[in-house]
Amino acid sequence: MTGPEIVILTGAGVSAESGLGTFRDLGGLWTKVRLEDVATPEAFARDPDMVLDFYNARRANARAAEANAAHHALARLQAARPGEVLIVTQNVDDLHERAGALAGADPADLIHIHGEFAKALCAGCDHRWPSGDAPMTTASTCPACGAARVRPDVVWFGEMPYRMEEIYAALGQCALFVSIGTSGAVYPAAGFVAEARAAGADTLELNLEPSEGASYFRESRHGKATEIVPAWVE
Ligand code: BJW
Repeated sequence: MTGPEIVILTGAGVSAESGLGTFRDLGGLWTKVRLEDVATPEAFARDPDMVLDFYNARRANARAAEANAAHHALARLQAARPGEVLIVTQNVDDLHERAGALAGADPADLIHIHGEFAKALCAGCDHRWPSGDAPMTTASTCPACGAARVRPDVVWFGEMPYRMEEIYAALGQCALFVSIGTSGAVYPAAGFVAEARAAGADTLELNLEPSEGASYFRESRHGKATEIVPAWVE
């Protein structure tokens, strides 16, 4: 089977220097808001207005943000080696796409495992569509079934992350697995390094500090993503 030679897992640390907050750092989102109140299907069922407000604000921030040197370096790597460098991002922003479009990377080489702000999802019939710029409200309706159960197309705790079969297939045959800007606290993504290593891949971590899974990596480099990612790519 042929597949990507390099699989790159990215997390909130890659977008931190674009001004988008991380989750678990000091001052991170989950130190300000209880994740049980905003990032579970139960929270949405209990208080959809609060959950939609939380995501509308973050979606607006993400729209105003710009890709940074780390996104651009990864996009250049992908553009130079089409089909060989798969980015699996946990981020729901579109900064990899925007950098990729500038560099000429193939959008097929990017997977959003935790969904994306750019799409809306109907909690009634599972239909997905481009979310556009307007805030989502409890009065927004699904274009397919008409139900007023519109939510952001993001993966909450207890939900199944996207495209897992493709990702495990890629992890099982890649030569190199690189993890960038992620704390390694959330599964199944936190288990990808063990999966790739068991299949014989070399493993590299690029993060501000050693992550929870640091001991699984053969090599770790620490620093800001905008510095250590371009240095690794170039
Ligand atoms: C920088 C930097 C700079 C900063 N430069 N670096 C017990 C054991 C095992 C699992 C479970 C368990 N109990 C429950 C579970 C499952 C649960 C889970 O993992 N819970 C843990 C808390 C234990 N997982 C799930 O429920 C998932 N689904 C699932 O498991 O389904 C079943 C299944 C099993 C097996 C196979 C397949 C399926 C779903 C998880 C959904 C996560 N959703 C969120 C929200 C998305 C929408 C939104 O954005 O609001 O995803 S939570 C949040 O965490 C978000 C992120 O993608 C995710 C990961 O965070 P990330 O990116 O790592 O950010 P941080 O802040 O944690 O780390 C940033 C890092 O960057 C830090 O290390 C910094 O140092 C660094 N940094 N500045 C470089 N400038």
